[in-house]
Amino acid sequence: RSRVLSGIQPTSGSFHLGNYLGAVRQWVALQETHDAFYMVVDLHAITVPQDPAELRANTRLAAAQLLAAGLDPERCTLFVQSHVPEHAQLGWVMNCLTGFGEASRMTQFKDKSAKQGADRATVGLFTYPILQVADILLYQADQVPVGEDQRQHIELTRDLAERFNSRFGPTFTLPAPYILKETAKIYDLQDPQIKMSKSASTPKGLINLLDEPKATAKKVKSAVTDTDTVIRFDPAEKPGVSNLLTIQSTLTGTGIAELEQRYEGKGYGALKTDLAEVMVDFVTPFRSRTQEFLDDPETLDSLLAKGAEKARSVAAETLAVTYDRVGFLPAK
Ligand code: AQP
Repeated sequence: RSRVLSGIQPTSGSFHLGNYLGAVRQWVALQETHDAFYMVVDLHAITVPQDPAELRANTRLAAAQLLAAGLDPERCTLFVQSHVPEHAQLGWVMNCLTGFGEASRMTQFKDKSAKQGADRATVGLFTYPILQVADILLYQADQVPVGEDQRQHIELTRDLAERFNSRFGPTFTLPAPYILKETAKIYDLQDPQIKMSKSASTPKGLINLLDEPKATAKKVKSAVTDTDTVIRFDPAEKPGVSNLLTIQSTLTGTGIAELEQRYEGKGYGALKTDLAEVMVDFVTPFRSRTQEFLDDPETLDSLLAKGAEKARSVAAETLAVTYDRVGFLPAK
């Protein structure tokens, strides 16, 4: 079985629709066909300031949402990143292999640090893609299911794996990004030129899966479209409408062409009303399943502990080989 690995940050509380359609939905499907490792990346979360109690609560909340979305600990390895110390350990080795200029070219850092003010951005935020390299290489992952915004980080992972392999001998698998074209980028409902994102979107443009279903329906109904009335999938000319079609198509399994036909001659109101209903039908059980997992934190924690144990057995092996190749003296 080929192996996949991916992670999600526990920072926003609720996952948003972009996280779900761009990443988590694929994770659920891939656990059936792949040897799948999924983690809540709390080490990445602290690249921006976090309240400790909130971080702890959000880490459980993220795990609960992953289970509610359909991850099954019998079918995949689900764990919390900080429970596996090898991530930070391999991260250091990878830091020492990365050029400063190379790290400076990561566009996510440029975007995020620009928002915070360059002086306030942490060194952790700067090196976060390199920790991500370690996350992936530790598990010798073949594929990494992510949204389009992560493509550059997977490229960096391949570059560093190749560099290590040629300098120290074959050690790491070169991973490929696994990005579904249709849902690679879900756009902000109010500004369909930008990706839906917890930090850049306005509340009206962002669909949080744990919001009140009524509020979600309202956001869908007030989504920005255009002055035309034709429902056609055309991301360049009609980004707002195309985004709504993508969301509806993915959540219902109906092809875009069929949707275009269904709404022929009807206005945007019809599409939005139907999509609002689809969204409500999706988030309502998602919310209650998430709550059920949260209501039993002991079971949740022990499930994560088992996941970490499984993850560690793989990670420790890769780290031991890496340390040996680098020339570290083994501890007796
Ligand atoms: N709009 C999106 N469309 C498709 N995929 C997306 N992802 C995020 N936004 C979209 C994917 O979600 C996964 C988890 O991402 P993360 O935990 O790293 O969160 P993030 O990328 O930091 O999420 P945001 O909302 O985009 O945060 P900010 O605003 O801080 O940048 C990833 O696979 C990501 O590709």
